[in-house]
Amino acid sequence: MKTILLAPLDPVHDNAIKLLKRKLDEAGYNAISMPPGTTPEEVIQKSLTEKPEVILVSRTLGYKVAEILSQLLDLAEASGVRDTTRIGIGGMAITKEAGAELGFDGCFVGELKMNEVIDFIENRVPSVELTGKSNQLRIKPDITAGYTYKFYDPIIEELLERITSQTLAWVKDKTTIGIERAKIRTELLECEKEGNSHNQLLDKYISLCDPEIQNFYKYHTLPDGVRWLGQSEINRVSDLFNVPHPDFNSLRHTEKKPLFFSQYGTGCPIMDVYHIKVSEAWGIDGVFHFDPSWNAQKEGLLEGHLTHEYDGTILTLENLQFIHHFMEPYTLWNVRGHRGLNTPETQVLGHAAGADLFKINIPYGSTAGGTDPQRLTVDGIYSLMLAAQYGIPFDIPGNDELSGVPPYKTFAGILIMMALGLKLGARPIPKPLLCYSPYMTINGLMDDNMIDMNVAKLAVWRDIVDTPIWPGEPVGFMTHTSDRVQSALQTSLHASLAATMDVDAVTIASSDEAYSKGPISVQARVDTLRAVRDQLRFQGSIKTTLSPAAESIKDEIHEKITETLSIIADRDDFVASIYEGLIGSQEDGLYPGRIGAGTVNG
Ligand code: B12
Repeated sequence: MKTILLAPLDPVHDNAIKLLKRKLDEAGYNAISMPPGTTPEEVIQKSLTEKPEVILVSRTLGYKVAEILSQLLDLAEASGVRDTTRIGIGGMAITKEAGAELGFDGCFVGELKMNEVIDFIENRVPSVELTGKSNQLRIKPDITAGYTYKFYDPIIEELLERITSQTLAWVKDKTTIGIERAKIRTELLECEKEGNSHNQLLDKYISLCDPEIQNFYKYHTLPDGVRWLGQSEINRVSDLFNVPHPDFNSLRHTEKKPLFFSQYGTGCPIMDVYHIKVSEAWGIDGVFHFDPSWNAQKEGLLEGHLTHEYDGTILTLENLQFIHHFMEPYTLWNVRGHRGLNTPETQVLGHAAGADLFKINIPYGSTAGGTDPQRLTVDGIYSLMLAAQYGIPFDIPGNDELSGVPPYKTFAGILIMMALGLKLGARPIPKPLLCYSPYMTINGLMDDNMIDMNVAKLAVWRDIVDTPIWPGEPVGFMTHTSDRVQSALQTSLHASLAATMDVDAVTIASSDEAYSKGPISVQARVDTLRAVRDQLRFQGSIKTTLSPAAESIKDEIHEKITETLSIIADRDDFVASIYEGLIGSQEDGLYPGRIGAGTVNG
């Protein structure tokens, strides 16, 4: 058994030494600790008698640090202790630079990491933490694993069966130029893989695009505000980030879930890489690719490494591949394509670039998302088939609530999407949004507290179907202000509330997301990650139980979901239901989208 001598070279502060002793004893070492106020001479004396393999010293107070520590090392040299014993230093007063300059064999800064200490004692190359949080979830998790999608509510199941049968029958022989482009894109990718010429295919693709996109392919003209990324810009990122990431420091404290996601989409793929790397370093599990709204409103997608001056990063295969290249192997990647005219092609490109998750929501995309309901129903269902074919789960964000729709209507829409996906062999993930929505504000439904409503919105899913749950997108929307502390706090409270309800994943905002006057800043991103980590530390593995008020809200939502689905089933026309506002009316604040109207064939 190796002997480790622990000494606080500090007049009073020895808590770290006591902590180290316990952990080293538990790890099977013979740890001997000395009392506070120990002098360098006493440490060396003790070493001569105990003959430890390693001495670990702690210093907290910030004065006379160099003086006391160099005295210890000088004595260790002079007495011969240094020849047989390695000496490590840690504690609040120590920096990496100071430790190295003084000549310690090991220097430990920041929070105690036992894997580093044990690697030092065993004189081996630092490894990742073998137990504890660093190692958790280093394998890419499948959010849908273990869920059966069994419906507990047979009435809802039966209504969904009626709605989805009608919808799939309606869509059967229909197609759109969005679908045709997705098919051509698939063929183009195949040709490229096999090194075949694809000029004819490309011409066909171009003929199905809007004039602005056609001009890009024909005359290399770029849309307004868009430019090519320079090779030197690309190389600089490669130089910076082509190194292995040292460790994964999860946000979670005790639990294995939820996973935490945030969006990127600064407009510039290079900035995106920076954001992703910072987020990974601060413990994010997954990221979303957000594209610009104009990207979704034009027929056809561009190609190449492109950046532009607006929000959202242009969706091209090259941009996606570039961004993905720098992600850690365990970072989950969602390429969203839930709302525009390029929805099917987005799934094709996302798949080609290595996406782990898609985002498809027809009711949201064809109302708040702006796309015509007929068009998005045809494109969306084709996209669900692609998700099934690729084996990529898709999530269904309930962000229509932000327009004023009550949760039960939004949830009815999500359930229809789920049932459509399941019928087509895909794996859906519903995303009830935890927010202070206009519906709640106007009707005073969250005047007393923000807990009852939010937990009811999560708990109701457990009564309906065995499914993963992923509150998003992001949580806490409409509670955030431009005050970064307030914003990070609200996000962390919402995220942790969701965690106490055993959800599978949570999407969190950066603290300036709601009020950003330009691209989201990296600092603001760290705010929330930091706040969430501490909030999870604070609550550990405690769970929320529903108050009587929450129980009755949950039951009411459940009942009204059934009512809404029953009205839609009786209408016997899913698309008409969206046009007519059955899943969210104009009175609620939802209008049927108009982009791509009249473009469905068949
Ligand atoms: C507890 C405490 C005390 C206790 C100490 C009790 C004890 N037996 O240790 C008491 C109340 C006695 C005390 C007294 C004083 N304290 Co005091 N104290 C603290 C306090 C609140 C917590 C320190 C602590 O125990 N942390 C818990 C341990 C487990 O963690 P840690 O020390 O941060 O170490 C971690 C890592 O650094 C690492 N680590 C540490 N050492 C090592 C070593 C190795 C080898 C490794 C691998 C890792 C490692 O592991 C730990 C866990 O992650 C801090 C403020 C704070 N919040 O940190 C002030 C603080 C350290 N104290 C401070 C001061 C100034 C004093 C006094 C001088 C105040 C005074 N004017 O009287 C007196 C000391 C008087 C004297 N006689 O000299 C200052 C130091 C400022 C500075 N930069 O020098 C601090 C920062 C508070 C402040 N901001 O004023 N203090």
